[in-house]
Amino acid sequence: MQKGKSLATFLQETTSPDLSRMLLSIAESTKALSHAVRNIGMLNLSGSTGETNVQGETVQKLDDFSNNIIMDLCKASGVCAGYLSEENEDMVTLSPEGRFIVSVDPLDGSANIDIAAPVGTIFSIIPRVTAPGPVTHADFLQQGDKVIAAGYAIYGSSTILVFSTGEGLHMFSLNSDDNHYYKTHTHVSIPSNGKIYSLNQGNLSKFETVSQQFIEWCIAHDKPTSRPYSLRYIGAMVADMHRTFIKGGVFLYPAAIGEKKGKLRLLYECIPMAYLTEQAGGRAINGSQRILEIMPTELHERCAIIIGCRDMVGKYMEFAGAEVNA
Ligand code: AHM
Ligand code: MG
Repeated sequence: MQKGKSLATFLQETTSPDLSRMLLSIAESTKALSHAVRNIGMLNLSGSTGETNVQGETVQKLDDFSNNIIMDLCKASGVCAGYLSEENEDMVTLSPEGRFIVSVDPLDGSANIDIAAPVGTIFSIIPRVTAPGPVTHADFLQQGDKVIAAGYAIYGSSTILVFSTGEGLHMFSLNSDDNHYYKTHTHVSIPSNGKIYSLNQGNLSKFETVSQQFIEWCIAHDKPTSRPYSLRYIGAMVADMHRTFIKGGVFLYPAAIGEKKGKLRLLYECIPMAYLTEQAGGRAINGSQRILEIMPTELHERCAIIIGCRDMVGKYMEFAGAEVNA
């Protein structure tokens, strides 16, 4: 690997000491998770805990382990006031004087663990809006436009940390020789168009008409636009989005009949990925609204998402007939 700047040096040069400390703590936790994912068999971390989380999903041992590691390191940073995770029913106050609120999906795509396929961690950081003391719902229920940093780590054939602090998208790779992150790409831009669409197509008959029409368009033959497009679906948003950032395309988890808000969670999946996508020049909508303009009303709220290349999301908007400010 061609080594660029270390993460610590890069953050020191580009962000405030507090935000740098917050991001370095999260980055440190992703190193521990990367090690755990790669050594799951040896660490007795495969299988489920036998419990279900607030979403009604089976908790994998690695979900629980990941959540504890990230929460402990966020607390140790001393700057994280409040923490929300897919694995905790409620928000947690960590440092009552802290400036930051962190929302996390500790191990996205956990159904991939048992088959050694990619998984990852997704996070966003917003400023605390209430006075020092226990955090409240108002601290977490803020529009995505308030995000000051967001990112993900992907534990795939290599471990890569991708983040933005509002000035473009940066990618750092974990060097297994010294266990430090080094810069590999900065100011990554998502191609304006692509040839890949990504969704759980088995659900097609349940999706709203506009999504069905869009998929029909993706698979129609049309030489000038290189259609039909290829379908790629890893089943972990973090991995499907990582491919989208590098190769272009569009990722969808749209609304379905009876499930108007789709499946993915607004605060710790859709908002961070929407923020990163816009930082890379792409677009993210829920079908009728720009994701970063949605005002969350619940901690574990779900949100339909259509995200990726500008032109492909634009095409979806044409089918939706939506005037979206995106
Ligand atoms: P998780 O965070 O509990 O692992 O679940 C979220 C995952 C996403 O990463 C992925 O895009 C989606 O669920 C896959 O859902 P489906 O199996 O319905 O295609
Ligand atoms: Mg997830």
